[in-house]
Amino acid sequence: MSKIIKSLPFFVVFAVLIISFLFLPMSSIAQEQKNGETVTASWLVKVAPGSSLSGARHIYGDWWEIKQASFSSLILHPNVIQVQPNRLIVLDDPPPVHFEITNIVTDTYPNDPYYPYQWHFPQVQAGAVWTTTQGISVTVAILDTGISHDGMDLDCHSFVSPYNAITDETSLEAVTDDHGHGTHVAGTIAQCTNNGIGVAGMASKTAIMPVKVLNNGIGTEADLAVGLNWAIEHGADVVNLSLGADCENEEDTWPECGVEVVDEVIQKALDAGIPIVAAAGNDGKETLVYPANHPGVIAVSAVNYDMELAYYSNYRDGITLAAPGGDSNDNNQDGHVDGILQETFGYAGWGYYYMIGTSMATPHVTGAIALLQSYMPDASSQLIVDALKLTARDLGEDGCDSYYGYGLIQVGDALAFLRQSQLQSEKIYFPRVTNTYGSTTDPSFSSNNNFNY
Ligand SMILES: [Ca+2]
Ligand SMILES: [Ca+2]
Ligand SMILES: [Ca+2]
Repeated sequence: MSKIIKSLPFFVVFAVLIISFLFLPMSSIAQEQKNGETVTASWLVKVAPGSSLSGARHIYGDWWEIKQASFSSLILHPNVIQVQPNRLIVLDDPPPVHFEITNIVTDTYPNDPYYPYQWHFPQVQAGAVWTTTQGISVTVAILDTGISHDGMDLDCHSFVSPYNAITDETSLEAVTDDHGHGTHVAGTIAQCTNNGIGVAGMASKTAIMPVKVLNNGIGTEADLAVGLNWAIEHGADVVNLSLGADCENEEDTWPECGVEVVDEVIQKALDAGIPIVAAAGNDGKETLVYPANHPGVIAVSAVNYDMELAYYSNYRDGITLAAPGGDSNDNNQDGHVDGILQETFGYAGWGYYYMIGTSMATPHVTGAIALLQSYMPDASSQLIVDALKLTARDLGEDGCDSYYGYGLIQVGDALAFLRQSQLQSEKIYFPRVTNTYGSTTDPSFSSNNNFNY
């Protein structure tokens, strides 16, 4: 996206606006809202330090959001330094599939009856670590459609610092999910586990911070910036973004395909050591949505049951890690689509649904980070993320690649890596964790090793 700089001659701006209006069919207003489209007459405005903008909402730093305003009037405003369009973020995950219960198994650990249908947890070694860590004392912010807890399975949770970034309300009611997406994502991160009900989650003892930035699956980058800043200010240890804005052109990347106000808040999170995990997007193309394309953000692609890139998953240089997002085949032959199973509401009311998408892959990585943060609270986020990268299961071409990044996360191996680094640090000796794929001082840390618990 090209930036619109104040220094553009006024007559050029005026001419562009006139031409835009001439060619804007009125019917387009009623058309379906597309991901990455700019919001009509809504702008992100940077003002001179210390000044403000009447009628505008403060977003972050020197940035304000103003609606129902014309570009030409803003650019002439004496306090205004820069004006950028405010893009739409629209969810585009494939439709959910209701889980029709067939065979119930209850004599397993965990005892959640539908856990055997969650093939995606063994694929990332999740169950292997639950006797060691369940994410206690970690807060995960989930910026999404909100979270509802009218179902039976998410009942064990108390939510912390709920916030609706669109309406600036702070009650649990204000973060009610009106879509089903956020509740499903929350389940993958922290569903109540071994409670004899429904399904399991990656890090069941983490605290969930619900931050609603999407209304009916649609929000803006302004809402994302406000929500992210809230999460940072209110004690989030890790942030899940199962969302993103499409770039104007497929080949665009950061920083062109980004906005400065969100970049500034992302930098604030990185400075505070808070990892941000974001979905690569579901276009099935060589492109990354924003903010997954930001170099400081952990970008997640999706694999299916066979550990191949899912048909819908975006890919490109910049993918950090892969995680299960599933697809609608039944390659594990359990009589159900190979989706990610969680409790939420949908076309069949409250129940358990398979959903597929990079939105579903992302919370596996976020949950893994929460598990590791809980296991080693003093570890830097750099060490935690390195543990996941260096122990990931290499897929596709050798080493880090643009489809799977460092590979499919293996949280059991990552935990063993941290344990080993802890033992070595007690001997005042750190493993040389480098960015070179799989290269560590200890040969036992090569990828694809199976560690025992
Ligand atoms: Ca459960
Ligand atoms: Ca299946
Ligand atoms: Ca690879």
